[in-house]
Amino acid sequence: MISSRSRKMIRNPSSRRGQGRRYTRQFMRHAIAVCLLGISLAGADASERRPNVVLLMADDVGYECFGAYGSRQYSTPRLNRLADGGVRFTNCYSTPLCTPSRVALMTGMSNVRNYADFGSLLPDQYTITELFRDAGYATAVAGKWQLQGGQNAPGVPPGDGFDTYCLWNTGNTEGRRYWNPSIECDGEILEVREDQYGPDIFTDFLLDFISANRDRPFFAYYPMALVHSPFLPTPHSKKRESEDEQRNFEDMVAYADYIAGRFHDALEALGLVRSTVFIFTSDNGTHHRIDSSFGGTTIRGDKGALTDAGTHVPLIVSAPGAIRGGRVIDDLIDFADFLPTVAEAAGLAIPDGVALDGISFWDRLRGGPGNPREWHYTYYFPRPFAAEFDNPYRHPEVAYVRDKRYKLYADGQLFDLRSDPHEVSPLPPSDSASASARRKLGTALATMPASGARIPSGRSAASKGAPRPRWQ
Ligand SMILES: [Ca+2]
Repeated sequence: MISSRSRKMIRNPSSRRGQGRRYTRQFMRHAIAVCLLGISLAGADASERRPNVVLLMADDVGYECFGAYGSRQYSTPRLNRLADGGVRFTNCYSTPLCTPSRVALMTGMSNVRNYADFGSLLPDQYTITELFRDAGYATAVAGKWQLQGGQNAPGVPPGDGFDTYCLWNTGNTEGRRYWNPSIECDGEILEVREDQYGPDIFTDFLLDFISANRDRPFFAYYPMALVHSPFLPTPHSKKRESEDEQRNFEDMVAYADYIAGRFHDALEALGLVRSTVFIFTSDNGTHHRIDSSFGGTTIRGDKGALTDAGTHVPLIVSAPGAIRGGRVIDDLIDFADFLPTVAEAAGLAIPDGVALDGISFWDRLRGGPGNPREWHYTYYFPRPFAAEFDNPYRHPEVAYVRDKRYKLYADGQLFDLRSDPHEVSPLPPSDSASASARRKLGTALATMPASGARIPSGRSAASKGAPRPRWQ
């Protein structure tokens, strides 16, 4: 069973239930029933064409680092403008770490059902890539992959399912991500110069893809390399030799903003702004060496932890042909929600037999009543085969359910996030003010599996010599 947020490990493999629902790619290709739902982008230039989707996901940066959310420390003018003309969500929560968030985004499912190991996405999962590919979209991915297979589990090859890819962190490209980067594009390792900057290469690649596919619907997925450590100067940094991590990090956030602006400019030049759904988010909170002034206080990044500072991320959606801008929505948003949301935006049906945890928020974007979440669930066990769990990136198995105010862990600890955002003092079970929240969240928690999916060790050659799982 899922134990607690403590460092204690409790494991009972026989208690598994409700584990991953697996579907082969072959089955999905035959079973997929793509249908238009009659949703077209509103506006004078609306046409029969389905909308494009551009999804940017920054790496390791919380909501506190963006002007649109109130930061005055960071310079993010382009994202501010996109938020002004679009919709800004104030309660979007990722998992605390890279791979778990990527798996949830790609599959529309909670990690409790299909998370295998760090660096891995199981090849038999239905993915957002297949959604678009099987609907005839042109598809591309650039940036950071990290889904090719972990120590103990097989994963999908670089860019699998996409028409074209340009990626770092593919197994063949474990070198640098920024200057003089190690990058693989469609099976070829790029030859780069020392003065070439990885984020520029990824951005140019996707903008070329968009331009080449301007006349057909496309899905461009950009899991960005920025703004993860190492914290290095960018091409726009005044001091190109700076070793000031905090300063460099601020420059990196500004550069991620500049990249978002490049996408908007390119779409505008191609006349595609109104026919494109543009999404910007981040895969987890800010690194713990970074401090950010926010709302009269200082937020220290808490990547890898389950706190708000590890999981509260920005979410900005701009789609001027379809949604009215200038709005702020405080709905709870889960990373499993992206797949059904873009599917509905594009008028694509989820194939029969695919059961998602995600809930589309497209109707909410359109101004409708939608189906806002009553609660958000997170399962976190990033390195299940690790030999020890004494740091945030090798963490014990934990699950929680939260609403906008309270968070209930599987071990029964309940926190009032409004008064205790750092989760220092669990509320006593006798606390009457939180009794209804405890009941509501407890009921929600009971709807999820009691334990995560277990991917047996030894499934891949790479697992030889790996430490035995603790639960065996
Ligand atoms: Ca990350």
